[in-house]
Amino acid sequence: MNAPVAPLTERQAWKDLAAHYQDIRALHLRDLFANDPKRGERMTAQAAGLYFDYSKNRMTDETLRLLLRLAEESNLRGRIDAMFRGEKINVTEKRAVLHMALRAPRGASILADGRNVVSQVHAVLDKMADFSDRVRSGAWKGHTGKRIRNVINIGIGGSDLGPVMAYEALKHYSERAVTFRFVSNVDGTDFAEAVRDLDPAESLFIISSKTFTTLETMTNAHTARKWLLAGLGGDDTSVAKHCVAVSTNAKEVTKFGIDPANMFEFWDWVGGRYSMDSAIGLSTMIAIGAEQFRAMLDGFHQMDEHFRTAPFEHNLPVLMGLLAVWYTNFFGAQTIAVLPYEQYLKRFPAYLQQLTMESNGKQVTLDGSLVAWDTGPIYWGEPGTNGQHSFYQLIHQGTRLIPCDFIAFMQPLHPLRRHHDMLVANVFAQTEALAFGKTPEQVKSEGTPDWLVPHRVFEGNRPSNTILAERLTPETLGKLIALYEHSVFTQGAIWNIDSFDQWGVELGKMLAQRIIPELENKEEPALSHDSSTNNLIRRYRTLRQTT
Ligand code: G6Q
Repeated sequence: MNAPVAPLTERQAWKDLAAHYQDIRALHLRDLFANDPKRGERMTAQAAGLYFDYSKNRMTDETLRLLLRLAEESNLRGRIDAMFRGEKINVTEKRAVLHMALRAPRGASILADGRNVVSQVHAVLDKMADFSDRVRSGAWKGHTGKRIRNVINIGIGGSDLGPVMAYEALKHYSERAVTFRFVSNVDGTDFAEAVRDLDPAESLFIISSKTFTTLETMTNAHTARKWLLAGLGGDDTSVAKHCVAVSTNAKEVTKFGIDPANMFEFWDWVGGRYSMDSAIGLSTMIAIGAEQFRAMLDGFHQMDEHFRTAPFEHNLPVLMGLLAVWYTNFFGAQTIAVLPYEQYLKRFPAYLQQLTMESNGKQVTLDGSLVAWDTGPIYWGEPGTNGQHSFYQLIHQGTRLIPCDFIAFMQPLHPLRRHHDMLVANVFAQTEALAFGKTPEQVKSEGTPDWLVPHRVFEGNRPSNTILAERLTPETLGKLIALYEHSVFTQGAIWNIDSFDQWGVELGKMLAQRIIPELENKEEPALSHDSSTNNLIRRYRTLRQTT
């Protein structure tokens, strides 16, 4: 799969990019646009109905040529093919990475360990569709015969962020007669607030956990069972009508007391943060219905096919990923802001934080040697226009370079046309202001007193991508997510890291398991942590016992 490639900093294209950066770092977007009147039309790409304008980036045609050469020298092509072939490119966990199979059309063939997984995927999708139809129609009844009016997903990380984001993003298409809640945190407040106004007889819990051993999820699942039993008269059999599971671990699901017939399966070749389109999306399917869920999968698939087949110079995820590398490694940018101008996408940046940072927050290469270059940037963001009245100040006039992704839609989902025109005007205005700024001369010519001029100057030359789509639909959402998934893949391939493991979350989990009994034991525990941790534990124990 991975034809040996030279360490990143020894690749010729990398060296050429380093030299090229020195040539162009002082170039201003004002000049780049002035010298090339067609730049804003030329530096664009389109795929699967998404329009990608990357002209407001600090780059020239030569930059693009060198970045594309870097992709070649990094064997990006080989890495993409290896992923789609089902090779175990998640090397540290020895797993294939095949989330693309989750959205492959019925009848397609994608192999994992020599078995075509697409038929399994569709068998689970059919089972999900049947179940969600029954919940939506009221045919699935609770223990007392009442229909289900509340669906509560219990899960965390990849088993939560996708479902929450998708529910919010697609609320417009959702069944409003059903209330959806999401419980993730082990903080009891999360559970307590989620169920405080719900009737157990009308509530269905979806316990979503790939491993079915995650501390937070299992704790919340047991609390949910108690809450159900308390509300349904204490009959153990009542739980079966109110709990279903999404997992890869049938044994643990059965042990918990859920009928395996009510378990929706997925597989170890689906990473948690790549699982919202697997059975982990059961809450999404109940919300929007099976047909719309399949439309979302189709959107994902269109972007997968584009990524797999389009030449790199027209390939949206490749271009986006290479630009992230350009800013991270040559301009020293630490973060990338994602700014969706669509209120329904309010959880999209949070979702992307896991996708991007858990994937590419790595410090060693595939063979375990320390990287000598920066890897995953920090992704963050908020929906527009709210951010404009908050942190945009720093993006416009601060000392840091923050490349931004602006996301906007041509059609609103509500017939408030004037709102939408204003919303989109703000997208265009922001990218324009960031790129071109305002010179001291312009500020002065407006009659600004000299002392105020420096405060009102906008340096400009602040880069952004603009992503436009026709309308936020399930299909568009699928395309957008896949766009970012494959951009993350592109970045990881250049940096030569494993974008699909997450060992960094392990240590804290392990230490917490050790500390829990130290907080709960009746006997004073013998503590052998550092003096700070020992002291904090003692302090907690004192107050815990006196309150
Ligand atoms: C995602 C991570 C992580 C995972 C959660 C929940 O890629 O692996 O966020 O999704 O830790 O894990 P379970 O689904 O096994 O409960």
